[in-house]
Amino acid sequence: YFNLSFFSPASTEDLHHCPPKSPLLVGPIRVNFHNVPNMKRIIRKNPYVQRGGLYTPRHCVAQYKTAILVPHRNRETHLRHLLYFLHPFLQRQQLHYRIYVINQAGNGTFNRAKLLNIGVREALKDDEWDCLFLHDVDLIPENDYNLYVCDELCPKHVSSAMNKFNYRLPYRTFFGGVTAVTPEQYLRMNGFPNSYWGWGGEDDEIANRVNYAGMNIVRVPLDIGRYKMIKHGPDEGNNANEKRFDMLTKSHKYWKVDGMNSLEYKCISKQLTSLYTNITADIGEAP
Ligand code: UD2
Ligand code: MN
Repeated sequence: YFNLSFFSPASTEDLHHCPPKSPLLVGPIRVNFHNVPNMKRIIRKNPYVQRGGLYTPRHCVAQYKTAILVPHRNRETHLRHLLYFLHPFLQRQQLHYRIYVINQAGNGTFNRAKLLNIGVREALKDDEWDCLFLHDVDLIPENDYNLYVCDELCPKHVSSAMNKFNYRLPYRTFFGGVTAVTPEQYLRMNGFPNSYWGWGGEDDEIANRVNYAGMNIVRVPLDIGRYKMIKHGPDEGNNANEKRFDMLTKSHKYWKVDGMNSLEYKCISKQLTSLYTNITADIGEAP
């Protein structure tokens, strides 16, 4: 007789898809920053995270693959807080995920948006991600019903309610903090601008691009998109970008030529550490 099950490999036979709603979710999470966890402790608490900060659910096949991209320089304690909370948070959501930290080399003026473009380009070399999360290092989600998955049709503003703005939007078109796009949406808006050096403006430009590319922004409801921002002052090398208001008036002219299609950088290193993939790039200097 014919035993057809013989033809399907054991691994796929035993594993079924993860359910639409993870049974591991807990909802609101208590977040505080009293102690800075050390890396060893975070590693011990996350034994199933693989090198490079990669995780795959062990008992079911994940429905989504999400890459988390964190622009970074000189915020080591913030990074530890983020990893401490985010790894268990994402595992409870039963996602296949990987955390990337994209570092700007040198002391030149910081460029958040360009680092995110680099993160996307590098991450897409590794896997076919369903969703890209563009994530400030100092924002910690406070509710795990806030699923780190994309909206199929629209770029999603995720950090809609932050403590620093009294858990409300600071203004109607606000698009800063944490956002989620599919690779397709990202490329359709030509990614983010490379030309915003220093603090501010790039998030508004990105919101404009979404509209220029014929898309709308969806937003996570305020009771779910709750975040605590770790208190910080201004950083060295990230002065306010004085040109931002002027640049914003011209963004509709430049978005098609300033973005992923004009991205230039030198990848200095890509290390797979225990908790994240650490990319360091030479991104050039502000003109
Ligand atoms: C707001 C937005 C942020 C961005 C920024 C303007 C919120 C919560 N976020 O953040 O998305 O639009 O304004 O650029 O409102 N960073 C470093 N090292 C540095 C400087 C910046 O790692 O020296 C990274 C880090 O991931 C940080 C992010 O860039 O979270 C944004 O910089 P910020 O935290 O200084 O700006 P903030 O809080 O005003
Ligand atoms: Mn911040």
